[in-house]
Amino acid sequence: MKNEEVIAMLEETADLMEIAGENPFKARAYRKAAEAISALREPIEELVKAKQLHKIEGVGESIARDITEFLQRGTTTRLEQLSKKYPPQLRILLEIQGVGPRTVAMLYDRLKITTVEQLEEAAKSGKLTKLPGMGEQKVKNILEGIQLWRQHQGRIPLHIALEIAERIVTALKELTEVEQILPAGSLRRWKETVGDLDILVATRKSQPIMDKFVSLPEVQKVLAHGATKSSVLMENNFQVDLRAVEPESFGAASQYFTGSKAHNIALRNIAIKRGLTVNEYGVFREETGEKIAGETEEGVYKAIGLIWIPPELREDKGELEAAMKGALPRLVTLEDIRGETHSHTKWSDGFATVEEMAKVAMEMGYEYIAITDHSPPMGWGVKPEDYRRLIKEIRSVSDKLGFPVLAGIEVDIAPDGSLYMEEDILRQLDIVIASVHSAMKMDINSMTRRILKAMENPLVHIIGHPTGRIINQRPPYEVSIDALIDKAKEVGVALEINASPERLDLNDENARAAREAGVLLSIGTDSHRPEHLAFIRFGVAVARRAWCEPQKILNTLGYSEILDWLKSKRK
Ligand code: DGT
Ligand code: CA
Ligand code: CA
Ligand code: ZN
Repeated sequence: MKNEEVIAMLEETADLMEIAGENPFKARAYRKAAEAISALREPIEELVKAKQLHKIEGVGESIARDITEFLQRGTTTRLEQLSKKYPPQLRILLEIQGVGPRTVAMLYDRLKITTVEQLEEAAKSGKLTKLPGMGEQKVKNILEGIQLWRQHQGRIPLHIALEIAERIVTALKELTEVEQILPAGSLRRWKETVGDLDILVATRKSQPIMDKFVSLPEVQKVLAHGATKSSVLMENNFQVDLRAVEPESFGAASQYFTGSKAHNIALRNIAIKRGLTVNEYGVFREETGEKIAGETEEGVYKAIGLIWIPPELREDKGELEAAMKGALPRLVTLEDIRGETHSHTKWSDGFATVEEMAKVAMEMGYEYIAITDHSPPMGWGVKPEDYRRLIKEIRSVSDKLGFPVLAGIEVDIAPDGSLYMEEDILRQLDIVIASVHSAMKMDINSMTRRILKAMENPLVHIIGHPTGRIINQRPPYEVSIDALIDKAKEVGVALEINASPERLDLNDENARAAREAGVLLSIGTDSHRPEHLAFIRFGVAVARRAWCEPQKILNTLGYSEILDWLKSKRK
């Protein structure tokens, strides 16, 4: 199946078109086609053969011609022509926050810059500031962007790693030799980004499992292929390690390879004090070498005198002390979540209707969903006169389905802290999320003041994605989280854990600080399509990494309870 290659070709074409300064609509068409193909289940080759390419949304005549040519010769005339103007390796510069296609073209035209290193050098030596439109602030932003880019090199977002892991697990489970299988490492701890995947299998016969693993279709390169350990590279050089252990050691291996390293080291130190050694094979008495645990993880922790610790807590941040006292929190679970608090529809920049979103929420067993479309000034924000109609539609869908649909909004916080929506409308709404989407480059004091002012507005229930970061793409805006937490506590506003896997905002650390201060957190998926409602699991994972019990989470409340809470703010 060549779908991935075709998608990469379309994206490369779009990037190079933008760098070359061609009509932006053309590049956008290529990106849309790439997105549509990524949703295809069947091989694109078959659609070409059956002359069905035009049935894919967004694939017009010229894109269809490119796809056909690409499948025949591995490249396209269009790409070849674009590459003559600007070398394709320039695209790497687009990954740096603050560097757009026009800048890339200028960097190449004026300074022949093609790599991140050359860009950094030019920025530091002052060469960049001599270019048109390159102020000192912009150069500073580029240097920050490079730093961020370096930090994330090679680490991929959790949701993508999870998809890869799920595919591998499904494929390997087909083998009868596999007795148990577990994706361990940072993935099992639900860390927001994953460096590499560490998968474990329990088996008595490992060779066939290793053989199948290294020949999976997604494997780009085999780094090692042994009887009990293999390593491969998938797309984007993402490494996956597979280890096979005897069932008697599966618990110890699960514990060891789940980590974190800091947790393991601290655990080993506790074991040593008790005359025990612990490794990936089991727990042993120091003196006699007798094995006293290893088959299950519970057994491993118990042998060392601890209760089992949920993987999300295993960061050596107090969980071992708590486990020794038997005093771990009862962490919130997916099943505790009783409704959705943050979702968008076609009225703003979503892709489904109010009814379609509500129906999926119903199917998920929720008791309610809040529709919270955007306000102006975003181009796609719903204008006040239309918002009145949206509220009517929400009420009528709710009646028709017999399912509570809360009328809400994600209203923009203006630079001065006021809200971009008429007060009269905000009053009619059941739930108001206030978020920053524009003018993010404020200094820390102004930004903090801006958000605090919104929190003081008695119409606001929740602050959406409080730091504005996008994982691997955009750093948080400058804001004092401590001040937001103090204010949230004071005025009883909830802070959001935005569960969209590209945001996860608040992150685990900030969410933990909020929890410790007694601030209520709302887990919202920020869904723009019905499928996005399933992102809730990523938000729950952040809450768990933040040590949250169910009562710390707003939407573990049932319908009438959350309604009471929302109304209580309006007195
Ligand atoms: P990653 O891959 O960077 O996202 O993070 P992890 O936690 O998956 O780290 P990785 O893949 O290097 O190692 C997997 C687990 O193996 C790690 O979480 C704990 C364990 N481990 C690795 N190196 C050591 C070590 O030197 N000592 C101990 N005690 N455990 C280790
Ligand atoms: Ca790992
Ligand atoms: Ca690893
Ligand atoms: Zn938002």
